[in-house]
Amino acid sequence: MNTIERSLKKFTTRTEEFIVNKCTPTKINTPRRIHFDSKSSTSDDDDRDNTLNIDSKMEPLNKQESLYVISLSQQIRTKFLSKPFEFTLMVVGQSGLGKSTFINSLFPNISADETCTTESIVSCPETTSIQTSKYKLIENDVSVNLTIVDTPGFGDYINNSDCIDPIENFIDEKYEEYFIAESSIYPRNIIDQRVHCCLYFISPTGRAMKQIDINFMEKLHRKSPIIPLIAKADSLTKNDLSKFKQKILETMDSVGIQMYPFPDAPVDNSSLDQYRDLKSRIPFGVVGHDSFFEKDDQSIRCRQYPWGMVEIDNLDHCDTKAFSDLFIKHSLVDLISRTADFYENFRAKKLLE
Ligand SMILES: Nc1nc2c(ncn2[C@@H]2O[C@H](COP(=O)(O)OP(=O)(O)OP(=O)(O)O)[C@@H](O)[C@H]2O)c(=O)[nH]1
Ligand SMILES: [Mg+2]
Repeated sequence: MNTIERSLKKFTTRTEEFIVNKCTPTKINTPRRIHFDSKSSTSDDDDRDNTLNIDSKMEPLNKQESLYVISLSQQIRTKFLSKPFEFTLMVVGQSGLGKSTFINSLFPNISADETCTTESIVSCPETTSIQTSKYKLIENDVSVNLTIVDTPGFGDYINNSDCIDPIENFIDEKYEEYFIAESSIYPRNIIDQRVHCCLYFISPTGRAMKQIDINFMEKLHRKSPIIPLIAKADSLTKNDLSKFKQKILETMDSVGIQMYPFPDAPVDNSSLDQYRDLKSRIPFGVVGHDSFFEKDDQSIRCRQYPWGMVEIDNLDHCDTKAFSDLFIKHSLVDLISRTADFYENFRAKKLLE
């Protein structure tokens, strides 16, 4: 059997299983099997009775001929890549946790705040309003229109409960805009500006999660896929960080906050063990870089202290690289489709209003 015959056999077997499992009382018709070359069939001879030509008048395909369905994958790829991907990333958390700095580390060639520098010493002024910046990322034939939504930090007031409102409203407004565009005469030209992921920065207390973080995440996880990040992880020892991670997972579980579940397996051919190793670091303890140093002709991104430095791409120092690999290499498309699920809830409510 050649490869195509083998795949078809597998497909037919699965179809049979499906029919058997899903439809019970009715008479099961023998699944029709495309017959390639009757003379060449050897191991299939036993079940020849079950084998029907798709159309008895049709000439059987020669073994060497291709069905060309294989080209579908290329066609799908070309069609998908003909338009840029739209991706909107929002950063949320208390003030001064390094949100703006971290964005510069995640996408090294862009700056969350136009006044931040990305070349050498990174220093971001306080974010005082919701700032939206747009970037075009192009690599080979893939292009992404990236929108970064940098939000002002909260937690500086005695009552911070209202601080979440502008952030929630922003997410809803984007759903609303999408809803209106979708109901228009030409819905195919919609530019998707919905928030596809919300990075929530948790204060590195090392003890229990702050109530404000719990309250805010409880609200946000219903609106958009959220990924909690432990900010300024360099301020915690290895031991404290690992206990804090455990504590965060327990708290989120007990209050029912659902974070974005990263895909179970890598989408490329990276090793499953390595992928699982990266995932085992959730919730990621991240560090944003503020400078570079030269090592073996390479520029290493780091934070410098009087006692030494934290290399942000070194997995022994922090989880920044683990997060950026999982996020950018494996999750962007999945996040877009998860956002569609959140949007469906919004849309259903809207239609019932
Ligand atoms: N120790 C440590 N300090 C950091 C880290 N990232 C940023 N900082 C410092 O924290 C301060 C605040 O950084 P920003 O990136 O402006 O923080 P932010 O969360 O955007 O602040 P707001 O916009 O005010 O909410 C700056 O002095 C940064 O240098 C980090 O990973 N570790
Ligand atoms: Mg900021």
